[in-house]
Amino acid sequence: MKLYLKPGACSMATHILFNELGFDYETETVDTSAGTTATGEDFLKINPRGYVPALKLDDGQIITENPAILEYVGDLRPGAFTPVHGTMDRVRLSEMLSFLGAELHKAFSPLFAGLEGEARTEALAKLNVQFKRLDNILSDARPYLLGETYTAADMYAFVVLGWTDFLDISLAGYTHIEAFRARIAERPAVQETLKQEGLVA
Ligand SMILES: N[C@@H](CCC(=O)N[C@@H](CS)C(=O)NCC(=O)O)C(=O)O
Repeated sequence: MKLYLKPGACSMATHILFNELGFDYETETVDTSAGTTATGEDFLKINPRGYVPALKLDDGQIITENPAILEYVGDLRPGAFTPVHGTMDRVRLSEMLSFLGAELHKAFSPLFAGLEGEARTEALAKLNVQFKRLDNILSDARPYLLGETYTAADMYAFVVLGWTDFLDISLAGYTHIEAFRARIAERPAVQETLKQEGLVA
């Protein structure tokens, strides 16, 4: 399988998942502005929407969209980082992946466009609504988003929250989020992924 990624982008959630599972995989970086991959492939032929992540299976089929890719890869070892289908825990995972993708992740998007002044203040206010929601979820003495069990949703949240460093956005006061980030960052598979993407030495 090959994961098309950009260092530090949301594609890193699946990269972490591969390392947590200890599976063999390949990666290829994408220049989304140019629409080409590192080996010169036309990325729009891989994902016509032009963004990472995309996962190419060994039979050539492509999967796109973070929740779908995370669930597919996680289910290659059912129950390890994706609760098994047909359980309420699995419903909670889907619920969380939808929240992370549609609400938290998307609230960052305007800030990547380099907003300034009032527009940036408004975008930050909307982002802080999502931080508050996430902090509330974690405030119930839960180490991870679904409770006691570390799942693919935590990997996705960790990556998205990491963008606060890049964008110079403070998480001060969100004590549960800060503790959560530190907890995930300690994991060897996470550190390995950060190294592989060139984000830490
Ligand atoms: N709905 C998509 C969103 C993917 C997305 O926002 N990808 C970003 C990186 S996190 C991207 O490739 N943006 C284009 C760019 O950075 O040029 C998904 O869940 O996979």
